[in-house]
Amino acid sequence: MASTPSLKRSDTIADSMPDALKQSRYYMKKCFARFVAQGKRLMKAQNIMKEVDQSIPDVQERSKVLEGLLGYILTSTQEAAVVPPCVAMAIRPNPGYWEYVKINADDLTVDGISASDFLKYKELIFDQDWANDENAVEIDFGAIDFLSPRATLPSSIGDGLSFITKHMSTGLSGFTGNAKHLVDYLQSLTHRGEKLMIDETLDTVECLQGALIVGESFVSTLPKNTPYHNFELRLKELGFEKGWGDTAERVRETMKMVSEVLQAPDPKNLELIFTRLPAIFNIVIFSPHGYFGQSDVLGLPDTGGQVVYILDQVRALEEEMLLRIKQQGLAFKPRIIVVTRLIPDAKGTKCNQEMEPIINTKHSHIVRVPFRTEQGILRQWVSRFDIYPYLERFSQDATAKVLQLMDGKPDLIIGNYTDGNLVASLMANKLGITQGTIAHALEKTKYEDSDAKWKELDPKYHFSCQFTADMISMNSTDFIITSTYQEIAGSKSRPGQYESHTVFTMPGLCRVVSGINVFEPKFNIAAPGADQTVYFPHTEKQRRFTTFKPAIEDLLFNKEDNNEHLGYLADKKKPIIFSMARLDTVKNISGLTEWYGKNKRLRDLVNLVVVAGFFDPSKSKDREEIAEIKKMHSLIEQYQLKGQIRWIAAQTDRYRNSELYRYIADSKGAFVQPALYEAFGLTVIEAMNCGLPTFATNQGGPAEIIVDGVSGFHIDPNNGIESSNKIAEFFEKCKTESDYWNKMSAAGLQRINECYTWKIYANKVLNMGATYGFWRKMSKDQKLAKQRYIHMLYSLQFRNLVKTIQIPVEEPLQPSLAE
Ligand code: UDP
Ligand code: LCN
Repeated sequence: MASTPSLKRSDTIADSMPDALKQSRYYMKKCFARFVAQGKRLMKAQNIMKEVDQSIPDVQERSKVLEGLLGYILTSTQEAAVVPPCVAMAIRPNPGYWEYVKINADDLTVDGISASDFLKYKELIFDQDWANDENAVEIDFGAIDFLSPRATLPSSIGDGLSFITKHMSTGLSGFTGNAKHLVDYLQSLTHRGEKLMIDETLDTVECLQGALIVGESFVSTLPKNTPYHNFELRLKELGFEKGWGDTAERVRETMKMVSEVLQAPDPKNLELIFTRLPAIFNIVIFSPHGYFGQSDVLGLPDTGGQVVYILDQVRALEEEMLLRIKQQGLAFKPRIIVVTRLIPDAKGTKCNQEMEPIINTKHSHIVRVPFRTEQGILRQWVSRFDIYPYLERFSQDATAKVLQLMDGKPDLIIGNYTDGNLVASLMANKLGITQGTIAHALEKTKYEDSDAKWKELDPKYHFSCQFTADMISMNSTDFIITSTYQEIAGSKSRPGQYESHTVFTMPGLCRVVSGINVFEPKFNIAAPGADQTVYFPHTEKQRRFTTFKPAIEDLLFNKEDNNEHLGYLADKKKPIIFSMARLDTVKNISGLTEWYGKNKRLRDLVNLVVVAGFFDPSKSKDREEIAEIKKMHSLIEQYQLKGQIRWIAAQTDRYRNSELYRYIADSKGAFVQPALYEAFGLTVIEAMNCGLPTFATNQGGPAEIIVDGVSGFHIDPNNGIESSNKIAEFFEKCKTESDYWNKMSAAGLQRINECYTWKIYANKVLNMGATYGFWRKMSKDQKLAKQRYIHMLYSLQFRNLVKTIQIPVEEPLQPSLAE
């Protein structure tokens, strides 16, 4: 879209739209008449533009009308609630910025309206009585939290840590009373009752400043590498405890930083201090829904990237904590506990074991706590959509278990996904501990109109519980870790996953006029990586796990169908396009199969291999998986794919999987991730790490991971013809340009090494833990006010919603099987 010449910064859309409409009055009258002609309805961006096209059939005329401000407004409109003669529009000129206007289709008058009024128009389409109820429940976190600082630039979204550090440094400036916050914080640092950094005597800014001058000049006289214990006693006499550093040089640097901040706080020094302070030794990570394990679980329903992410995250965090503890001059052991549910009917996995050390760590464990109800312990797996009735009790049991195992409170609690984030919020709030959350995937954006149509979807998905729980934990947490910018605030054209929780309505339940603000400095982007000891380039021959070669060749080429593979590849010489995912509808593996089936050009060029789910629908309990299995079988039949497709059942060994990616890279093939929507997409970075050129969905995280045409390719999951042709063109180009494949492979790897590694991640997250731990102390009054509001939402709304979910007595009756 062209620039916006006539929208000045100070103008609102409601101010400037009347003139813009006037300039194209004839066409706009036609256009708005079309909008209202079908009566009440909710229009999405694509419907709006389609109607515009039809109202102005002449292409030149249309582009003239759309050239200026009007085009900008119309293309920025995400949604329009049509209630004739009015059209209420939700316009998003920039990520995070929304305006609402109401246009009368008869005379084209424009009025600016509030978010609440826009939602009421929307509700009129779904539930008129609710829309007209003056006392309908409105949730407004903006009204309770108006004192906290907010960024204003869309480009600052997701960089909360640096924003908050700047803000804190202003808060510590001026009057020495302000800097006392830092002294109090240093006073609060302890480990198992042992004081760190400073003792009780250094309890004022002046005392600490004085001691630091003496301390710093004393350590400056020592050789730089002098170990801490050689001069510990002298520092103790001055009031200093352990934690400043392991050598004289490091202690001196830390003392200098603290002195400078006490004298005149600056964000740079403050940021550095939080990378050094001994604040985090014990971390609890929640991921209740299962199966959560280290082997034989991947690919099972609900068990995918989140598990891979957490296990890699634990390894990276432990390694970084060990390094930091050493540099702090301490000899403590860090401890990370991943708490998940214990599933007695573990179906051959280790999910019925109470405790399991985490492989490749020294001090980290998985701890499993069962779901308990009045009927006793729940034995079977339950879908993540049905999990809410167990969470409150689980959080209490888990808290008791953690306190016992850690012999005290943890320093940081991290939640994962809706269930883990809610449990983390309950525990963090109870114990007064710093909390971080990770969504992995917010379900709200995955299903169209999942908020407005919640009543229809609730029996299957219980979105009323899920969206309420998400809102509770988003607001309750001290910081939010996201994998990409798009997860928070989307792109220029599409709202982010968090952003979609800002203003929404669930008619009959609640109208959310401010659910979350994406400009809050709690948002931080810290992208995960892939374990580079497992996923490394196919060219690194000496590192390859060659023992898997025969098994992989059997997996790909053995001609007999069995319960591990189905279909065969008649021409083994062709390159392979490969995909691997759980068999969820949203992963669109069946979509890829259909694109391939329909595209003769692509079929002539390459074979298709997919790893997904399994083949017998009667063995699945997951409704989406059952439908997808059936669809895969029928597509293979319909397009006569046998001879060109290999469908492999879910694979659970990541070492072997990594060799599979590399084997496909050896065939000069490609990885394709065709999801209808993907929050992040670990398979994308695994494939790129192995050197496979990658085609991935433009809907969600992969659009940010890959720079289209540079480090891989974007494909549109809603346009199979275009996407499959794009893949075919790549392979055609590889035939004519001998180095093209290698060039794309290398560019993918470069992108990974620059932006997607666990080392970068662990550093950022530990910095967040320490910094937000301090920030919550500085802003405790605001935090308390918000917590009271959240508590009310939890007890009055969430608890009631949970009661609508049935607790299975024996094996749960799956809705899909009951239908
Ligand atoms: N995975 C696997 N076997 C399968 C399917 C997936 O090992 O049959 C792994 C895959 O390698 C990746 C994770 O599961 O590590 C999937 O993560 P992703 O982020 O792509 O999707 P999610 O399942 O979390 O939605
Ligand atoms: C959940 C998803 O759906 C994926 O997109 C992510 O990669 C995964 O979690 C890890 O965060």
